[in-house]
Amino acid sequence: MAVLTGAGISAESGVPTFRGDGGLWKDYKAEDLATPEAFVKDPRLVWEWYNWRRELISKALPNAAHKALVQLEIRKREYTLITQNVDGLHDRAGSGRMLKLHGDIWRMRCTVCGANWPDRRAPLPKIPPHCACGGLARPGVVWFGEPLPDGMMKEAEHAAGAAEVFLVIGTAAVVYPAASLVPYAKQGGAKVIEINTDDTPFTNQVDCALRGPAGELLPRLV
Ligand code: BV8
Ligand code: ZN
Repeated sequence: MAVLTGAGISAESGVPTFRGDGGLWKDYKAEDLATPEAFVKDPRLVWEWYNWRRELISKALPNAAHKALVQLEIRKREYTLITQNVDGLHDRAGSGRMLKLHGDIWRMRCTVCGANWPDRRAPLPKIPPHCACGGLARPGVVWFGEPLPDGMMKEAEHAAGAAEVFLVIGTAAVVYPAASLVPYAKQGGAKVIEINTDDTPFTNQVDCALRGPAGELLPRLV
C-alpha cells in the first residue's frame, strides 16, 4: 500500500492549503514566494512568509486523518507514506518511514557551505537566519523550479508502482513530478482511492473518489 498526501490533509489542523482560500499570504501567491528567484531577490520577504507559516504550524495539531494513517502503517506490512507537505504533522502524528518529496519546513540549509540542520524555533529570533559559517540560511524545502532530493522520486515511483492500493489524500494533483505518481500507481495495477473535498484532474480516472474532508472519511476508511 502507498499513500500520497498533500496540503488538504493538514487543512483540518488549521494549516492553510496552497490553492485554497487561506492559501494566500498578505497579497502574495505561494507560487511567487516558493521559488529560488524570489529568495535571491528578497530573502527577508521569503523568510517572513516561512516564519509566519512556521509559527502557524507550530500551533497546529495533527488531525484524525494524520492519525488514521499511523494506524494504517501499524497494520500494513507493505506501507509507504509519500508526502508533498513540509509541515511535519505526519511526523508529529507518529508516522514512521515517509518520503518527504518537497522537504521539511523545520530544517534549514546554508546557501554558502551547504550545511543542513533542524531548527524548530517559531518565531525565529532574527530573519533572515544565518548559518554558523555566517552564510545566509534558506528553508530546507524544494521550491518551484528546483529538483526533488536525489533518488526521492525513484523510491516514490517504486512504492507507487508496487502498491495494490494507492490512497491519494488532499492534493490538487497539479504539482509535478509528485502528481505523476497517480497514473504511475494506476499503470502498476493499483486500486486508486482519492479522498478530497473537491474534484481533481484525476477524479475521473481513479477507481474510487470519496468526496469529503479527510479528517472524517479517512478514519472510517481505515
Ligand atoms: C521540478 C515546498 C524540475 C515549498 C512545494 C511551468 C513553469 C515552471 C515550472 C513548471 C511549469 N509547469 C510545471 C512545472 C514544474 C513545477 C510544477 O509542477 N508547477 C505547477 C504549479 C504547475 N514543479 C516543480 O517546479 C518541481 N520541480 O519540476 O524540477 C527540475 C528537474 C531537474 C533540475 C532542475 C529542475 C518542484 C515542485 C515542488 C514545489 N514545492 N512545496 C513550500 O511548501 O514552501 S509545492 C506545494 O504544492 C506544497 O508542497 C503542496 O503540498 C504542493 C501541492 O499542492 P497540494 O498539496 O495539492 O495542495 P493544494 O493547496 O494545491 O490543494 C489542496 C487540496 O486539498 C485540494 O485538492 C483541496 O480540494 C483538498 N482539500 C482541502 N481541504 C481538504 C482537502 N482534501 C481533503 N480534506 C480536506 N479537509
Ligand atoms: Zn554555512
